[in-house]
Amino acid sequence: MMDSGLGGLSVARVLRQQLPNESLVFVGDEGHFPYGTKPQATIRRLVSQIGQFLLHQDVKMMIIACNTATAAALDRVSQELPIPVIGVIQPGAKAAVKTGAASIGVIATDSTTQDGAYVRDIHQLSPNVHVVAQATQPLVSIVEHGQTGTAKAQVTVNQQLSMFDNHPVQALILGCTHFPFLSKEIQRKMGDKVKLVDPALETVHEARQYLTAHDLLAAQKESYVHLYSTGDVHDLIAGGDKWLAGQYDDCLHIDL
Ligand code: DGN
Repeated sequence: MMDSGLGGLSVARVLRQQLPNESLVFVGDEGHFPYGTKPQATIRRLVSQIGQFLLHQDVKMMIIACNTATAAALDRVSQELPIPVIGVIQPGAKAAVKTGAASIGVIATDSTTQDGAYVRDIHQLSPNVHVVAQATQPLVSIVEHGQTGTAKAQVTVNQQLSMFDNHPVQALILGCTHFPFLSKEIQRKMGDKVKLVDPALETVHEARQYLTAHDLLAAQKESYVHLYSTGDVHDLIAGGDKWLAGQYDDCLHIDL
């Protein structure tokens, strides 16, 4: 599993809850954070390098736990690697359509929003749904700097989501894997009636379906969790302690 930073831990925690027998190798590409403001060609090259690293760790599947990287690189990396590669955007679109909402909001990084992948995928599944997409890049830094749960986090969420005051939606896709860590602040801003959609749940469900269909599920719990950061390991250690409740075996720096 990979992300540009800590956000992918929101997918890792669901994977650990739902598939506890599976080992996990997680790369946070903090040396190149953030992805959301980079050209897609650069993101493709970075994700491709991480794919090769993961392959050398002998993984049986790669999950791109980053919407920005999914939009930019899923097709290329799927072609390059001899293992299945799953992204988070199609599962997120599917989960949102399943809610039955007539109007769906999407918040994501600049890059994912410009790419338009969520709007395309939602309309492919349900052409008449009204979609409101909004780039909320500053929320990524709030999470990456460990500021969730602070007054600053709520103020930033309120500012970034103010567009929905005039464009109400019934469901809101957390279209960046950093955002589930701000779900309390986001729910407070949007109100209780808006259903927040975390793509991680459907993504892990699809991973399970694939592993089951190909008889690849780990049989018993001898699993390990290795975290790797291309940047400062202290940020990933803090993320692992907070979001994985310290349930990892080690956290090392790698240069890619
Ligand atoms: N967590 C990443 C995503 O889901 O898009 C983006 C983080 C970033 O680099 N801005």
